[in-house]
Amino acid sequence: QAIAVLDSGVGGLTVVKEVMRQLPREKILYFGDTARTPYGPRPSEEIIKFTREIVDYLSQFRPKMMVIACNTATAVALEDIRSRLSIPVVGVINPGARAAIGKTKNGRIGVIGTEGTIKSGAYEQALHRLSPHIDVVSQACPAFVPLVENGNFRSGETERVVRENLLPLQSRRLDCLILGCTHYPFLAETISETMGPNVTLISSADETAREISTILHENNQLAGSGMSPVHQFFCSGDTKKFQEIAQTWLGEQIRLTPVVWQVP
Ligand code: DGN
Repeated sequence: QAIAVLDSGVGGLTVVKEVMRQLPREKILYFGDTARTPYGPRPSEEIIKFTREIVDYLSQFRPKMMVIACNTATAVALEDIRSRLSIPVVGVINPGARAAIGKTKNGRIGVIGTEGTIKSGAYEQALHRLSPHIDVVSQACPAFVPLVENGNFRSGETERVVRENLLPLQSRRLDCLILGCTHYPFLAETISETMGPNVTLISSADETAREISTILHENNQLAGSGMSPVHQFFCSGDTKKFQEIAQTWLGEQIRLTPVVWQVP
């Protein structure tokens, strides 16, 4: 049985890479909804509807776990999906919040994400549940996801957009910045150069993979030894672009199947 992972596009591949590193024997099914990306500016009801559709698609393969590797979908649809499935459902917000609390020294944490994630207040809630006196400074960066979906990771334009969007965070004495969108690790170098050496970037990928491992271990469901698994990728939009980005990021050839949605 596989671990199913979903995102609005290529962002969840940052979680997949970490799962492959920490759990090399696990088979992964990945769905990137590239036909309908970005999810960030969409109303919550629409994001819930799209997430349900992807979950239904992936459920036909009877996975042992569902990973919502998209902060926007985690913020608005995690509880809904949990109530509909009988397998464990893992989101990316609690793991990211936990990692930041473990890292911060001065208690001043920044969060960047899509409009949907920032508007939901999900990170503030998760951080304050873990540590009530933490100062949280949030900033939506809606221009980042289109850059990543276009494979534009390092360019003059990327540097300009990143600098412009992060400007309001630079005088806030943060010591950690949560990359609260799974697309953002693709831009980590530029974000890090902009924020400077005193700010540690937190990606939820690491901690999410650890949580997946803990749950599988507790349920006695870790894959046994044997041959290396063959992962399977699905995407609803431009397959060429997805394949290019996925193979560069993961450093291996992928098996990709296009899925045709009736896109509204
Ligand atoms: N990777 C998604 C997230 O983590 O929020 C991006 C959402 C989007 O499509 N804008």
